[in-house]
Amino acid sequence: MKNTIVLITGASSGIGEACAETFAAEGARLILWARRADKLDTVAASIRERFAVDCITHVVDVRDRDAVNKAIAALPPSWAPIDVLVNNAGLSRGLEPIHEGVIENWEEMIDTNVKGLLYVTRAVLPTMVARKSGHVINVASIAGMQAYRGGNVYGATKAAVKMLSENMQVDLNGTGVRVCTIDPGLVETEFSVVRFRGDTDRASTVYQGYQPLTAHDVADTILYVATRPAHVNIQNILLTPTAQASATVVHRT
Ligand code: 8X3
Repeated sequence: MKNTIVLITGASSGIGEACAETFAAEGARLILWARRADKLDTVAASIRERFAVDCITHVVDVRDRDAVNKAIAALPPSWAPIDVLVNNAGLSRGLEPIHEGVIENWEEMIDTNVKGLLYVTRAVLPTMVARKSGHVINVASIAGMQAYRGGNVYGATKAAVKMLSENMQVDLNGTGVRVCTIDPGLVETEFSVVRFRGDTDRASTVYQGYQPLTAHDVADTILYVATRPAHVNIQNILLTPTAQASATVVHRT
């Protein structure tokens, strides 16, 4: 990973922040994107101090196509050849059954998880294809493979990410660019606090009675994917806590 250029979206917390630390520890050069400038600055400052790697930040909401394109176009030449894109920015909102769903929540999830991921990918891929090298790692979810009550639109956005990854794989075949989907199960991050709009009590119950994955567990897996030899393409990894058998079967004590 030394001097490899890695762009991570949603880098100010959770899996994105853990990826930033994990790749920095391997000597990568980081381009970190997030919406929250203060959190992003804190993450970047901490990374520069602890790992002494080059790290640049952009305050970008991936839903904003112009901002995405401008941030990529403005990269200095030495940062333009992105080697690894970690499409991590994403969120869930709400757990209502479909007939009580909140349309604004649906729009936010679709705009971020699907359209935002597409905007970033579309902006980055041409340079990878031109260089016949690059790696796109899309963070999807077990929710995109298996239904659970209230998962509806969130699950559908992650199923879209999964099928988009498979189609990218096909379109990019022969270019040397690799694509992988990571499907985490239950990971304790801000995920549920965001889903429940700040209700930390409700969010914490999601992770009670068993040992959930940490963001670093997922980041380690992403690093493993990114560090295989160029002829090896891991297309998909589903990882869950040992206590989680499926989206709905979790052994709690
Ligand atoms: C996160 C996993 O099961 O909470 O995407 O939806 S789950």
